[in-house]
Amino acid sequence: MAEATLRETDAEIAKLIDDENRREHETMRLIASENYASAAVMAATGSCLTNKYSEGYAHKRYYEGQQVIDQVEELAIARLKKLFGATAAAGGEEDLHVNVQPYSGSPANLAVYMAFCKPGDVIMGLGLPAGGHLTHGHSVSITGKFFKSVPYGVRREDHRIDMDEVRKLAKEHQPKLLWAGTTAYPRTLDFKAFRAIADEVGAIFAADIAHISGLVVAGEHPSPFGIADVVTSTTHKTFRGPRGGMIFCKKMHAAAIDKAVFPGLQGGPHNHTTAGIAVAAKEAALPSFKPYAKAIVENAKELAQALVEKGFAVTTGGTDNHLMLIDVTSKGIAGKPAAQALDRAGIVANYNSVPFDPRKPFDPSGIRIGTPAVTSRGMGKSEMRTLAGWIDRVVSNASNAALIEKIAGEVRELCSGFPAPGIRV
Ligand code: DSN
Repeated sequence: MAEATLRETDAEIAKLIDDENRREHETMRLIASENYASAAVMAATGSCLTNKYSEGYAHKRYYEGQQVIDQVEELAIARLKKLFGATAAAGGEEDLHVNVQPYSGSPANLAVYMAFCKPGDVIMGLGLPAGGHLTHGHSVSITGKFFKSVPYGVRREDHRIDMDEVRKLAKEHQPKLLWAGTTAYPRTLDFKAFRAIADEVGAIFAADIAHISGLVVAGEHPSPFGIADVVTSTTHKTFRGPRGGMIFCKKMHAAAIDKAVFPGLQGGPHNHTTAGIAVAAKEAALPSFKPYAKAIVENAKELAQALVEKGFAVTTGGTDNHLMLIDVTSKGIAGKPAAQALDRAGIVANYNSVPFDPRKPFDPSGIRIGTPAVTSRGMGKSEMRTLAGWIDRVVSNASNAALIEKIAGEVRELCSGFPAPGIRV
């Protein structure tokens, strides 16, 4: 007898998944850290590989029955080495070790601390209010509680990372670990300058490329490979894989990183995710991936320019990557109500602090907008111009329910012409 389907077993969850498929189809996904994983990636993550425990690494496991899992993990590693090794300034694939077991970006970053630092050591990263990540030493994160965090920021005049300040702080505080990585920073990172500073003070240099790993693969952002000691990333943002994490390091650090991930921080790896990462790596090696990544950046530049023309205060005046940060207070509204009104119109972004924000993080001045997901749907510059018009009308008329409903209809109509990868309605 055929096994019961999800719909037969659990109609409520099946319906909620239908609802989410519809929501994802009918709305513009502008959250800079989100994307659409392909049907192939989702098939791998929804497979029987979820059933298997595999503590350890290929051919050195603590459970038997790894005939298939070892091959899955080795394939994912080989594909990632080739893909990212090809972007390296020096060393290439030969000097690259890859760990695909971190459950996501935060555990990947914790493994870096575990591999190289002891509690109380000084670490440096871009402060959260300036566009950094929680795990780069923010005070509420374990990384700000267990380590002495000395955050660097952006310049008040142009909101760009001030490498002179990074150098000055590094010389004064002698960090053990120096992070270059961002979650809300619209400009490129100068990995070579970070490397030089790390060398001056004898720090480990870690690049967190979670947001930009797809851009790095495609040459749309400078690569930290061959420059940083260790590179971490999530796998689901511009890289367009499943929710997961990965760590790359020079071979001399392989044992420290592997031990930190398992048994230091985690138990069994999520093998279904590893398979999804392998599929995403294969997709990112296709000829179509480079034009996709190029279009992400072109769309972001076009959208930022269109918003500037409509009088929005776009941080740094534009973008070099996939995202932009907009201070909406000049339009007479704060970030949170602006993001909520946009959501009602089917334009999904997140509210976000802007540099030197006088408002609190839960009610900040800005919104963050990214183009990876809409670019995955095949939208281009003309749709970005349309989008800028909608954003302007919604943000300027956030309490006009009739107008917002009308725009939501227009958004739905546009989206119906651009099916999202992996979404079934
Ligand atoms: N939550 C991710 C983001 O939105 O940027 C970072 O972890």
